[in-house]
Amino acid sequence: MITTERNGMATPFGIHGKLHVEGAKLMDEHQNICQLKGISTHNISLYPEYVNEACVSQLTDKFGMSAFRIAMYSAEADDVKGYADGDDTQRAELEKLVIASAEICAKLGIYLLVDWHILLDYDPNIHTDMAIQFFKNVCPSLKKYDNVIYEICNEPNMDTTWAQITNYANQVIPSIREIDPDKIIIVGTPVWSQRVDEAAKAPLNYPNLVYTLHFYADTHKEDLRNLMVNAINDGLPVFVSEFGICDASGNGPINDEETNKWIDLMNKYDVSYVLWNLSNKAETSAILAPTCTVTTDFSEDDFSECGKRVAGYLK
Ligand code: IDC
Repeated sequence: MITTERNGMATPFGIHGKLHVEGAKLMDEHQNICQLKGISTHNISLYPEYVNEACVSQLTDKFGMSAFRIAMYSAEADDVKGYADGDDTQRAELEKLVIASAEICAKLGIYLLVDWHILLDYDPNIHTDMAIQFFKNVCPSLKKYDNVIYEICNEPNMDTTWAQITNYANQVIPSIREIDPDKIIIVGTPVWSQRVDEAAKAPLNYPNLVYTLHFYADTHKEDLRNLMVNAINDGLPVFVSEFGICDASGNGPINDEETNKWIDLMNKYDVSYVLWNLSNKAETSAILAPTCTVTTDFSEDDFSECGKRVAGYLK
């Protein structure tokens, strides 16, 4: 049901199959280390149009993407409501889109990260009930897709502590696992998913978890890289479910030098990584140019400066 061969080649899922975690490593079905590389959508309430098969298929074939992340904002941002503060109609549409994206990724044989994207709702506990409702509604449909990975809180921020994240995770993880018992779950960490050291000191007590580290190369440099390496050396499985090549606003200059340092380091430690973002918004991190008006069949001119670099990152 998940494609293992396309265009005469094994797909990422064909190579790796179902994933699990051992120590600090993401492992595949054949006991080999697995490193996923991919692209994240922007907010799918704002840019649902790119979640179509032809688009994801082109990105997979052109860039060699092995994972796609669907960023579903839990709360309002950019004047658009999220899952938790929107209405039932919007919630139903978002759930449909998430399930459709799993079908698309299954057809292409790539992995899908289903991201409960907290951001302005800085503490995941603000919307625990809605998070549980979301996962309870989609997990029965996603259960059969062994290429799916759940991400339960994009970036806790402000003063949210690891203890508070733990409190949330201890409610949401069991409600997912009750329906879908052993998929990988990605857990966010304090300070916009930077403080993996906090998680390393007190990891959660479930199998098959990985912990989030996010960086934006023009803002987060050597210090954060050291923090990542130390956490890994302490045994923490780290997953970079979002990174940007510009500054933390998602805009500003591209920093190639720092980006390359990050990419080299993530490759050295087999850390999976996913680039922000698939949209044509007029911001540096968008992989499509603002002049791009299509949602599939992109030509070279449709890619932004960031988009032109993607192939190099995902190699
Ligand atoms: C940014 C988008 C931007 C949008 C903003 C608020 O790039 O267009 O206006 O969100 O919705 C993150 C977040 C991610 C941010 C990104 C860049 O996970 O949602 O996207 N970023 O600011 N963490 C660090 C940086």
